Amino acid sequence: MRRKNQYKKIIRMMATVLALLLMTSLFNGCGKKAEDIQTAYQEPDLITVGFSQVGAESDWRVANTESFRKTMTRSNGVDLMYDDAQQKQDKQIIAIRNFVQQEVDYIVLAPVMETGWDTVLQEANDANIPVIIVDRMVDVEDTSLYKAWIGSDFKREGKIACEWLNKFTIAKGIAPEDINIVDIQGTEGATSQIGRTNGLTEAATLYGWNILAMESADYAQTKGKEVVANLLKQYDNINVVYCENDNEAMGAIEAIEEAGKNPGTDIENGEILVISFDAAHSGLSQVLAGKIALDVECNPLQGEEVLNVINAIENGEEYNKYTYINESIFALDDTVKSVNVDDTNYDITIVTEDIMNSREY
Ligand code: GYE
Repeated sequence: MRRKNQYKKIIRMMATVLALLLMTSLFNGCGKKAEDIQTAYQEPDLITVGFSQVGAESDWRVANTESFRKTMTRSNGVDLMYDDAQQKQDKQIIAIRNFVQQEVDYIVLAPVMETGWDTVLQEANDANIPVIIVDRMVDVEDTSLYKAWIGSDFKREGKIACEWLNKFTIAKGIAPEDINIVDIQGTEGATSQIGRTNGLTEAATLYGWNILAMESADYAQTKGKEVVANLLKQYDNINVVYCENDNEAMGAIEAIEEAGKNPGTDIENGEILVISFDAAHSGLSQVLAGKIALDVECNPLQGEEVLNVINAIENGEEYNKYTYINESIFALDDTVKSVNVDDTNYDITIVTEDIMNSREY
């Protein structure tokens, strides 16, 4: 793989030298000096990266794309080609095939779902193009089809949210059998959906909570509102809405309020407790407003880490195959100060205006 990149580099360098020679001879006739031309001519030795992004379904996704645009820059030695697949796997497959045809140096894939990637990643592999997976995982038989994965531990996020709910409801004296949850799931088959859903179902079994319904809203706000509005008509006893991202949570809040109910934490007096994931600016402002009780961060700033991996591969240095991004947990109050998941303690941060304004997304 590296040999192919080095080979491409040599070809580019030769092309640069040829272009310089050509320009020198052309401009010499016009009375310009070769040194002037050298400074005016840009070194074209950039690493080309084809990035197949899921879409722009959420604030998280927009921040994620922005992180790649900010770090994968020409000044960092990268020429980034971006493709938005509008949440369609077949569009991602077409994008990857186009990148292969264009002979990019690297392919970065943020896969919409886990399955269905074996063939196209094999094609990239056959063309000697290293693939880096970000955000959700790919479920391929041969994991050597990708060089690295960078993202979050979604199951842990789900477990953290549920541990918080367990401690919070115990502190408020609410019996587990009185907890009636609806799960507004993310895009079906996406690792983030699978992990967050499993975190909830396992905790519900363990603690004896009721899960009234589970339905996907595709991580989108309008769909989140629609799904929650329908569920509120079907069940009059919902007291926890577990939204698998911030945009769904914002849609849920709209639906709850339009149904004449209040999002909050006073479950015994009819409020509906909303849990969310991402902790994007939009979500945290709802925590500050007291409408989202808990927001488990999912950090979208992956661009720099991917650039580090690319540079490591370029320089033949060691790098980690799997990298988990650091994340925090935000709540509206300090009823629960920390949770313990898989023998690790996680502190809960109370959201303030200052914290919100100091964040990048
Ligand atoms: O939580 C959601 C986005 O897979 C982590 O996708 C990602 C999720 C994120 O649309 O907002």
